[in-house]
Amino acid sequence: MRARGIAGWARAAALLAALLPAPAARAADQDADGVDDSVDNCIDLANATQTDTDGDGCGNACDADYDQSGSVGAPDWNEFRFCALTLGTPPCCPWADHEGNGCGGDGGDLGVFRQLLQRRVPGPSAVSNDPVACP
Ligand SMILES: [Ca+2]
Ligand SMILES: [Ca+2]
Ligand SMILES: [Ca+2]
Ligand SMILES: [Ca+2]
Repeated sequence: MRARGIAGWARAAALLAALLPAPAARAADQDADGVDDSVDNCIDLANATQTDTDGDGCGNACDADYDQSGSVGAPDWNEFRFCALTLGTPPCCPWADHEGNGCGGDGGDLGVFRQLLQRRVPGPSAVSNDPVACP
């Protein structure tokens, strides 16, 4: 009787497991910006808006490669400086709006630019559509 009871519980548990939906796989979102890593255009930098001014698949938050060379370097710095020095106060170059306040080339963007310069390569992005500009 007791063995039959245990078997009954085992059957009931198996039936319950079959009827309940599997727990949803928890979406990976390592930068916690609400955008799943599998579709995030800056996987490790928070950018909820996913703004990508140049349309290469790397979001502005992780893309300071303004000349689309595949790396962030002196030519990109020169473009940033041109923007910051010649386009008024506040300077507003959409492609250089890294922190997403709607104005590119400002002080906040300069801070992000320095970090992106150290990384050298734009991205990483899960949705790159240009293997050179967004490797
Ligand atoms: Ca992101
Ligand atoms: Ca981009
Ligand atoms: Ca570049
Ligand atoms: Ca900005």
